[in-house]
Amino acid sequence: MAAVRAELARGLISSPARLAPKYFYDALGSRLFDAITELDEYYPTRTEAAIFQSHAQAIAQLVPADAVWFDLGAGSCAKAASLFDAMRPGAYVPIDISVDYLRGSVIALQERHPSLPMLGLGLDFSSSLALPEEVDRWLGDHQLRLAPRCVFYPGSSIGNFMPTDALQLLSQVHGVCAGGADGSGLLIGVDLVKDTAVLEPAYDDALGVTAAFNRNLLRHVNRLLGSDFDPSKWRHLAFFDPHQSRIEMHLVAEEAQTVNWSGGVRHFARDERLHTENSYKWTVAGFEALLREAGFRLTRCWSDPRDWFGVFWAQA
Ligand code: AVJ
Repeated sequence: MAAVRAELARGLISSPARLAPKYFYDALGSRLFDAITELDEYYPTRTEAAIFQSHAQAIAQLVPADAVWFDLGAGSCAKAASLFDAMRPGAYVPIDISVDYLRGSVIALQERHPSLPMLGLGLDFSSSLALPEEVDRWLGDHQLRLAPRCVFYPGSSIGNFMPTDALQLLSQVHGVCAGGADGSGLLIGVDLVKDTAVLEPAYDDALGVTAAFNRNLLRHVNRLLGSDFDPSKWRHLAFFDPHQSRIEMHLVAEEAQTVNWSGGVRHFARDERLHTENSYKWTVAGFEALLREAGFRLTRCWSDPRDWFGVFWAQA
């Protein structure tokens, strides 16, 4: 797509060069991310799952039953599906940038939940969450226009957004929730600030899976843009910046090199960086303030015994 190529080229010719983290997730990148979630060092996925497990009853008391669930970045739909028994959704609307992958997930899930209405949407909500008109029509067809809504955004994907962009996205999410019945809200997982000695290995693991995940971005960009990145000439760099409260991931040029694509070229000096990801870490108080600024009136947070990860319910 021309817009994708334009966005990629714009980032590459910027100084410092940057690529958006949403491009990590081609077929191999999604598998590498799944592998990351199994690493000892990468605590967020299993910590969040444990919070949902231990607090399922308390969460289910706030999330209205029969709500229409909007699952942002649904992928395999596995996280939402694991909550269906406890949360009793009335309909399921998974949204993901990768339509092809989502289609397969929805078909498989529909077989296990034949009477739950489902509508899969291929949508890149990273710059704006505008639901297509199709959604309103579909909700109407199923008598769900006035049903309560639950926007589900697990996994601390919100961490990829700078605070100002996170506020904008959460304000749009608030708009989606406010379109439903009273009691509608957002159920979101957020990684919390903690010791650098815990944070950094989570993004620079001993097996080098995260390094492969980071470098794989170049293979994906080569296919999308027709560029000629040589992944073997780039090394993985990840560190926590406590002032901005974020993990930064970069690729560092091992030697001077020129990258070409149709209509563009970028020279990289040796040791020059290509910024590939920010992963912001929030405090409970900081994230609750953000939710209120986005328009949510009531917030609740559940966390693990070490306070490493937070699951927030924010009522519109
Ligand atoms: C999917 C954005 C939550 O920031 O922890 C994992 C992505 N990057 N290891 C994160 C990621 C490197 C992940 N999120």
